[in-house]
Amino acid sequence: MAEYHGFSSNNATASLRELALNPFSLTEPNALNSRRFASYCCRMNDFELLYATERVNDDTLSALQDLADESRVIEQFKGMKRGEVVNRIKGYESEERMALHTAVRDLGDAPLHPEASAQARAELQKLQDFLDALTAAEIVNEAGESFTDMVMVGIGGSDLGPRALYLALAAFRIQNRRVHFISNVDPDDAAAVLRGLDLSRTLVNVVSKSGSTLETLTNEELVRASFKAAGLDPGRHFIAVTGKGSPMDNPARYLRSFYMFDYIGGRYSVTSMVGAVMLGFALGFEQLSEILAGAHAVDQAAEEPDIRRNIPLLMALLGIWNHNFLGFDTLAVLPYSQALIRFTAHLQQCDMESNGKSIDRSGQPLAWQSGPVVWGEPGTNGQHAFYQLLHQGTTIVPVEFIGFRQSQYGEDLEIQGTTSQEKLLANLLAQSLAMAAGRGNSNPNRRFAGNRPNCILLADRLTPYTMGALMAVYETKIVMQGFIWNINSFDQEGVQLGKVLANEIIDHLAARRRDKNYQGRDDDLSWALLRMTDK
Ligand code: G6Q
Repeated sequence: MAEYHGFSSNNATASLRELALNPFSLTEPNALNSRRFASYCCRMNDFELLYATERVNDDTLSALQDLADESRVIEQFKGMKRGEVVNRIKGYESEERMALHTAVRDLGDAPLHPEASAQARAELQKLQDFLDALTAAEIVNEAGESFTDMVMVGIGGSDLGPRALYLALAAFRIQNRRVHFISNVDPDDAAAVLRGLDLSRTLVNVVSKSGSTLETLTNEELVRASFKAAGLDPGRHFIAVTGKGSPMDNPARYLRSFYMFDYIGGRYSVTSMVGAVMLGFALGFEQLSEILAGAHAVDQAAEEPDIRRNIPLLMALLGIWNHNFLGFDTLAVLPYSQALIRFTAHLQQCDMESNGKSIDRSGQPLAWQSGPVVWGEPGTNGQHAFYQLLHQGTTIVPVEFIGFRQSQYGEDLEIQGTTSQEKLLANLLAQSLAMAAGRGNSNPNRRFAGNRPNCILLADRLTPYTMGALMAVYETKIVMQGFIWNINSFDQEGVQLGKVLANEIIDHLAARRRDKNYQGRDDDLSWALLRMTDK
C-alpha cells in the first residue's frame, strides 16, 4: 500500500482549520430542528448514531469526508484486516507485527486472513469441547461435583475488556455460574475475591499473553497457594490462556491451555481466547458466538467509505473535529446502561494506550494532537456527580452517549405514567439537548451556554450480539483515528519505563530482605525514593 505521510499535510486539514474558525453553532435560533435530527442520523447494523448535536454542518462533513479519503483510512483498515504489518515504526526497532483481532471473528467460508482465522477456529473448537465436557460433568472436581465459579487472573488487556463484557452481559449468564476477577498486585484484591469462595468448585483462568506479567504471575502463585492450603490439586482447577511459546505455555501445569497469537494486541483481545474462555464459561458457547458475530458484522460494515453511512468512521472523524480542530482535550463516554459500568474503563485503555502517542509511524515527532483523554461513568448516576462541569464548567468536554431502547432484564414497572427504562432514556435525551442547546437566563448562575458537542449511539437492547458490535465499533473508531493521525495504535512502549523502575525498586526490597544491612547508592533515585517510605 502506498505510504501515508500524515495529517497536517492533507488538503482537508487546511479546509477543516478554516471551518473551525466559525464552527456550526448549536445555539442559534432553530439551529436544532427535526429536519437536522433526521438527516444527521447514521444507521449501521443495529445502531443509530444521532449527531445533530455535534458542531458540524454539511460543509464540515464534506471536509471530514475529504480527510477520510485523503488519508485512505478505509484502505488502511482493510490492509490491517488482510494482515499488513501495521504495528511498526519504520526505521526503528519495533514490534513489526500484524494486528489481526478482526480475524478471530472472521469465521465464515472466505476469511480475509485464512491462517489467523483457522487458528481462531481451532481454539474455539477446543473451547467448545471443554465447555461441553463441563456441562456434561465429564470434567468435575475432586469430589465429582461440577464447577460453579471461575476466577479470572489477568491485568490490562487481559482483564479490562473481558471484565467489561462479563458485567455487561450478566443478564445472560448460565444459572449458577459466576466469574470473579483478580488483577491488581495489591494483595487485598485477591484476598477479597478468595474470601467466601468455595474453591473446590472453582476454576482459575490465568490469562497472560506474554506469560511474564508481574501482577498475574504473583496472583497466580497466591491463588495456587490457597488451593494447596485447602487440600485441592491446582492441576484440576487451573486453566491457562497465553501466547504460544510463552513461559506460561506449559500444558502439564494446567487442566487446559488455550492460545492467543502475537498478532492480537492485549487491548484488542476480548474476542480471542483472552475473553472467550471466561465468557464461554459464564454465558455458554452460543452466546459467545453471538458476541463474535456482532463484532464481525461491524468489522465488515466498517469498510463503507461514505462517512455518513459508517458509524465507527464517522465517530472517528467527529472525534478528530472536536479534538484537533475545535481544541477539546478530553472525551467523556457516558453509557445510559448500568451494565456498561466498566465499559468506559475498557475504552480508556483501548483508546489511550493505542493513541496516546507523540511520534508518527516513521518516528518523527507529531505536529498535531493524537488521542484525547477518555473518561466516563454510566448515567444517570453521573448526572448527580460531574455533569455540573459538563454543563457550566470552563472546560468543554465532548460527549458520546450510549443508550438502549429496552432494558436487558425486562423487569420494569410503570411508575407515575412511565417505566424506569423510559425515564432513563428521557434523561439521556435531555442531557444531550441541554448540552447542545443550552438555555438563557437573566441570572448568570442559572445560564447554560450550550454549544457543547455530543452524539448518541443508540441500539434496541444490550444483548451479546449488540455488545460484540458495540465493542467493535469502538475498536474500529480507535484504529481509524490512529490511521488518520499516522500513528502506530498497536504498541505501548509508554508503559515500559514504569515497569523497569518498579523492578529496580523490587530488587532493592528483595536485597534488603536477604540482608538487612543492605544499602543502595544515594545517587540511585529508585533507592533514594524507596528510603523515603521507611518509617
Ligand atoms: C494491552 C497491553 C497491556 C497488557 C497487559 C497484560 O494492549 O499490552 O495492557 O494486556 O500488560 O499483559 P499480558 O497479557 O502479557 O499479561
